[in-house]
Amino acid sequence: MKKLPLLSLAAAGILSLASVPQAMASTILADTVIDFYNSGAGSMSGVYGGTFPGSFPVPVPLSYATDGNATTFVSLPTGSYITLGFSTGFVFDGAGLDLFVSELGGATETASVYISSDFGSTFTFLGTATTATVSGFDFASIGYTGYVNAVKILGLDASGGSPGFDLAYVEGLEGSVVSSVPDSMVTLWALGSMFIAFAVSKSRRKA
Ligand SMILES: [Ca+2]
Ligand SMILES: [Ca+2]
Repeated sequence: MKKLPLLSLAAAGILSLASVPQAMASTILADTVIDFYNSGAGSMSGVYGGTFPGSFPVPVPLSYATDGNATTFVSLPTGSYITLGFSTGFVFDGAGLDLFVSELGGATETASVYISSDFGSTFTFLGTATTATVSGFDFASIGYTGYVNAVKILGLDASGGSPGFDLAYVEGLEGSVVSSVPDSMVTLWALGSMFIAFAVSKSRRKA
């Protein structure tokens, strides 16, 4: 009976090891606010946005741009900007598109997108995000090879029911956990953890 907790711990440990390489080729969310500037060009004095579909414009927290929720947004009217960071790593130039910026609504609203490798001290212009879609950007299109740890979204107009670019979220290709562990090792870990899980369940049935 005393062996059970040990086996369970071993299985949990191996499973967590195996989960690290599996995180490759995924995306990470821009989940922190580094900077925000309110130009005052919008329809409300404070930070506003809303939910779509839902109510807008209403006062909202800046976390509506970092929550990963595709239906909550922060509006960025002309000249307003928000700089977001990635607490779990950085974004890099992988195959194809690397950075994704989501805008909600149907009016013609655009924003300039800038990237930074020094947490927002200096920026490089990447491109223009468009309306009612997830705009994808390829760092290779501007020859950018740095590790991106901050993204700035600058509103270019005050269009729409909630004036300005309605930013729902920013995410990018995860570059932080690219592992050199070969696939065969991952397979071994997976097989080992399956075996231990089986052994644990078998001894549980006996008990
Ligand atoms: Ca790319
Ligand atoms: Ca959101």
